[in-house]
Amino acid sequence: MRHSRESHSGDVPEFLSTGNQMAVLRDLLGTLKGLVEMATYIQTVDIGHFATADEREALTREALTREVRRGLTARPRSLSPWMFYDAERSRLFERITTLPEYYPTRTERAILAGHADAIIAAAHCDRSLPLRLVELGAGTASKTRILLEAALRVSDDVAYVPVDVCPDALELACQNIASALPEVRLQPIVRNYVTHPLQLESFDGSTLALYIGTSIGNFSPQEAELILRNLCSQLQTGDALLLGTDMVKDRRTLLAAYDDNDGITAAFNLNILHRLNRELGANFDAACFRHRALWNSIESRIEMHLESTQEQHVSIEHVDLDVHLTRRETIHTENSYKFTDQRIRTQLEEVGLAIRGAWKDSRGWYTLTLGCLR
Ligand code: AVJ
Repeated sequence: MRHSRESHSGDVPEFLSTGNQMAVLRDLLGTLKGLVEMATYIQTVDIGHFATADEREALTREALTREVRRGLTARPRSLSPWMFYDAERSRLFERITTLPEYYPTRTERAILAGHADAIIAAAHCDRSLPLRLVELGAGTASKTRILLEAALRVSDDVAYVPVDVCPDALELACQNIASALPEVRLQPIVRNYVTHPLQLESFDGSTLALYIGTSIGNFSPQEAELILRNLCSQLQTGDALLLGTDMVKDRRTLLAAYDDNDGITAAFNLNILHRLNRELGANFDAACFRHRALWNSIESRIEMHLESTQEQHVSIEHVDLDVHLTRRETIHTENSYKFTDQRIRTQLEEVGLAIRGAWKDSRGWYTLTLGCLR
C-alpha cells in the first residue's frame, strides 16, 4: 500500500508544504500537543489520488483504524468527527439541517439570499476580471448556488471549484449547478482539505474562497488557523475569503440545536458506533450509550459526547483493541466552536486577511465575514 505509518513530530512549515506528497501519513501531534485536549490528529491521506474505490476504501479504513486506536486509548477518550463522514452520516446531517432546533443552516441561507449581491460586489472589485469561487467542503452546494447566481449577474466568466472528500456529494453538487447554471465552468476536486492542503491552479482573475456552513467550528482555533493558512497560501493579494460562523448565544438555544427532540442529532452521534461495528468489527451496543451535548463556555464550544450508561467491555476486532468503559465514562466525539466578532477578527487577521465586510441575520446568531488577502 502506498503509504507509510511513520509519525513525524509535525512542524507547521513542513505541513504547509506537503502539497502532493501522497503516501505520507503524518500527524500534527508535535504542533498541537498541549494546545488542544481533543487533538484532531491531522493525518495526510490523499484520497483524491487513489483512483479506484477499493484503494480509497482501504485508505479510509487505515485512517479510521489509526484514529480509533489513538482516540479510544487516550484519556479522556475521543474520536474526531470529520473522520466519520460517510453516506449515512451525511444523510443524518442533511436531516439535522432541516430540524426546527438547528438554526445555522437556514440562518446562513437567509443571509446569503439577502446579501449575495453585496458579498459578490465586495469580493469582486474589478468586474472586468473573470471570477472563480472555490468552496471547501462543498457538500451538495445547495447554498452556494445563491452566490453563483449573484456572480453571474456581474460577470459572464464564472468558474466554480467545489472541493469535497466525498465523491458522491461532489457529483451531486456538479449536477445541481450544471443544470441550474450551465454558464458556470465546473472544476471539482475530490480532496480532504483537512488532511491534505489544497493546491489550486493559477488563475487569471479574482478568486473568492468559500468556507461556509460553520464547518470551521469543528476545529480548535489552532487547527482552524492551519486550515485557513493553507487556504490563503493558494490565494493572491486582493483575493477574498467568505467565512461562515455560528455565533455565541444563549445556552438553551445552543444546546437545543445539538440535542433535538426527534433524536436525530443523537442518531448522528451514535452512528459512529454503528460504523465501527460495521467497518472495524467492533461490538458496541449503541443501547448502552447515550448522546450528551454540553456547552463549554470557557472554550466557547458545544461538545458532543457518547456516555456509557453502564460499565462495559467493547472489543474492536480489526484494531485488536479491547476497551473497558466505566459507568458514565464518555467518548468526546465533536466540538462545535461558537464565535464572537473579536474571535472572527483574530482568526482572519492572523492569516493575513483584512475584514472587508460582515453580514448577519437580525438576531445576530450567525455571521458571514469577508476577508481580503493583504
Ligand atoms: C457540520 C460542523 C457545521 O457543528 O453545527 C451538527 C455538525 N454536529 N449537529 C455543526 C453538527 C451535530 C455541524 N457542522
